[in-house]
Amino acid sequence: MSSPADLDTFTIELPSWAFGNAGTRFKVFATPGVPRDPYEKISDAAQVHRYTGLAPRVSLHIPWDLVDDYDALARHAADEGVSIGAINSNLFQDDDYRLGSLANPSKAVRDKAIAHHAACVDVMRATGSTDLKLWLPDGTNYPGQDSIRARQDRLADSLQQVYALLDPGHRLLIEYKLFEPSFYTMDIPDWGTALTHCLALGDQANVVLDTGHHAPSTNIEFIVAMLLRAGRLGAFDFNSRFYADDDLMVGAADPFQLFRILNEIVEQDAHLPASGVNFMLDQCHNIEPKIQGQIRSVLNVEEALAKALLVDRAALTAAQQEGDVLGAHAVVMDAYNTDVRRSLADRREDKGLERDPVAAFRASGYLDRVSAERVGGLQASWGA
Ligand code: PSV
Ligand code: MN
Ligand code: MN
Repeated sequence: MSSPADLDTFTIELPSWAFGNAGTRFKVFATPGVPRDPYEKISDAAQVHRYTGLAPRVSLHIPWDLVDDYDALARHAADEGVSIGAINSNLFQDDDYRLGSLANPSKAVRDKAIAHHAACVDVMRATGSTDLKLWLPDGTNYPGQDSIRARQDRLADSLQQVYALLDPGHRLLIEYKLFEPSFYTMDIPDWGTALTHCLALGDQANVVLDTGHHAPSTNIEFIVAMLLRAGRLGAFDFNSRFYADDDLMVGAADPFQLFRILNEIVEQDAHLPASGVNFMLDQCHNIEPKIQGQIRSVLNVEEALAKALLVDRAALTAAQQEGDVLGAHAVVMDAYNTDVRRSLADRREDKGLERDPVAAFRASGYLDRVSAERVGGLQASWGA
């Protein structure tokens, strides 16, 4: 049975790329104090954990987070009070990938993409990471450009080779996306395609659900329930969207949707660490301060989870069994409409944290200090 105390074991993983400069294809606005290397990105991420107590891991993206010595990077993370989370492969920034990576018609290009994953698994071994996260940008722009079926066959073969690289205890997390950068077909456009590949690969393969990667008005909580039922929801990439893959702060566009998603999570006890679901953020902060944006996002997820934990499950089940449509709906809405902000602040205080993490970070002087120290920070990793 879920309880508000379950918040004690809930964690959120932060993306290293949220701390670098990001933007759209129109403009990347530089931010003072932005990290100059992966070490500084981890230091910034550690600030989020320091003020929220909720974000003890940082995802890396290879080769954006290339360093000579990953043992040293993992030690730096530990010194800062965090650890290295998922290792993301990059299949979208090499000229050879014009026609795709793992599904490319050319075997030489597919082999190159597979070799990149071998390098990522080496990073996992050095950093103690257990999750290899694969977002496939492959697809086509025009009908007839390539065979949809042949691309799936090549992809299945490549994925098998990537899967074979894993150690016991490692997981391959496969992310789907409806469109972009390919506009006619994506080779993994939806959860059905991702799940089909995972089922063919084996127990170490799971699906990543990025909340920004669906058609407008898709019922995401339904997908959550189905993937959990299949035992194949490996991770979330949380963010908000108004229009496309906006990568805005989670809970900003539609806090009710975030609550509905977490309500399904709690219904199946997937908020507990034993579920293996890795709750990650995948966001870019183009115009707002980045560390504060991450703190706000983590708090938004915490707030939605706190509300989902308030749902009276016994009353809900009873109303559902009785066919009391409005009664069941009211149970869910009562939880959503509860203001949990004060109780979460109390909880923080009990744990020795500041009641208002955003205000405390702002008052800490960290940004002024790093802005003075860091000159020539990281440029944009990509557009939105
Ligand atoms: C591109 O859409 C993307 O935002 C995916 O969501 C990945 O998770 C992320 O890039 C990092 O590769
Ligand atoms: Mn993502
Ligand atoms: Mn995305």
